[in-house]
Amino acid sequence: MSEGKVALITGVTGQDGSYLSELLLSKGYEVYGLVRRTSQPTLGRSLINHLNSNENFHLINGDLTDQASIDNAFKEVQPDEFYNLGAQSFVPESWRSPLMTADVTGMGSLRCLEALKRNKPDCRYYQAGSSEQFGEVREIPQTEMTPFHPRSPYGCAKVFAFEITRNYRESYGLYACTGILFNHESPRRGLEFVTRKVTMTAARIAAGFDEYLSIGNVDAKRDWGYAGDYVEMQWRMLQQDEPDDYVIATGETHSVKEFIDLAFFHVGMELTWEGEGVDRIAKDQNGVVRVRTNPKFFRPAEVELLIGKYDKAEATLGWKPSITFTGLVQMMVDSDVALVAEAKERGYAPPMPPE
Ligand code: NAP
Ligand code: F7E
Repeated sequence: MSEGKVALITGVTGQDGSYLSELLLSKGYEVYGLVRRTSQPTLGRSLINHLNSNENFHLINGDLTDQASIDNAFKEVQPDEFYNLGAQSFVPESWRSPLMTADVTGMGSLRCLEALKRNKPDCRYYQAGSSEQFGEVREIPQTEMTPFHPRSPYGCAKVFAFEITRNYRESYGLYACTGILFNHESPRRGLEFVTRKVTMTAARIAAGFDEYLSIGNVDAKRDWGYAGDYVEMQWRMLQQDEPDDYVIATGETHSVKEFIDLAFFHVGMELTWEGEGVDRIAKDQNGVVRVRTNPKFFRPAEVELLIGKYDKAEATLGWKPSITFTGLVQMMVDSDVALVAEAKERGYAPPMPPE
């Protein structure tokens, strides 16, 4: 069915971009990824290194802040499907660099829609939306009908991207969809996000590289799924008769504390928590402090609770999450334990989450 189709992906070097590329290549697509110029071309591209030898996988230079580069990519590639996954996607960074975040994550979407409208209006468009659009949630669980109340410049930029995608669909009849995806994780997750930070630090502690995990608000609750499942839904959204927007979530919510407890348990440590707020600590079964809260990881405005209802995606896209919360934590811990062991064996420093 998809034989011979051409896809263009922004954000191809990220977690989702790498999984989506693999999926589309397995379906017989010709895949083009838009990449930013870097001073060291091979650095930071590790998630797609294994695809470079695939004759159907190509990289094309461009940047979401540069309209000309996106127009040129459309002209050159003439895609059947376009996936806008590129973003400044780390929420804390969006307070440090709010204008850049608005430009890349918000205006970047409009630039892509404009390029599509001018150069290939029959191309199908996927916009990476986010549960951060719900922010201070107006109802529990959140659905496609839940009003938005973003709590960060990142969330605000994603609301703009969502609205402009819907507007271009309604104004110009484009096949344009937004997937409102809740948090999705994997062994390829960036080390600054809380799940990977926890699993990598647990692996490092177990191997003797660190003594404890330094963390922020452990009471925050998220609906965490597996990224490999979620990219399949991005593709399915573009295979329907009519374009529409969908929530993709697991329907379960868990606290950061629960995630930490499970990850540490999986490397042989049973944690006991003491204290409140920024003074929280957790000790292992031998009384050694393994987790300390640090005010620098708390946010100016927090999203306390997210839990999605995916009924519409289940009915229309045939969506069901394939991996449990416990399965996800174990998958990520196992992968990081293996990475740390490999580094130790070969004598180099294992990856470390940024401070
Ligand atoms: P990610 O790992 O942070 O990847 C972001 C990608 O965007 C990278 O490839 C990055 O390229 C690229 N990018 C950043 N600035 C750019 C620019 N100016 N021009 C072109 N590309 C640029 O993100 P992810 O987790 O894969 O998420 C994919 C998308 O889904 C993002 O839009 C994110 O906001 C959204 N989302 C993610 C989640 C989640 O839980 N993962 C949930 C909801 C929505 P470099 O390698 O050059 O930095
Ligand atoms: O934080 C708390 C933090 O950075 C999750 C992005 O993919 O998903 C992601 O955004 C929670 C927050 O993800 C630390 O306060 C505690 O409540 O892993 P995160 P996020 O902010 O939910 C959405 C759907 C996206 O769209 C985004 O692109 O964990 N937390 N302590 C911490 N978070 C971090 N990063 N580091 C900590 O030390």
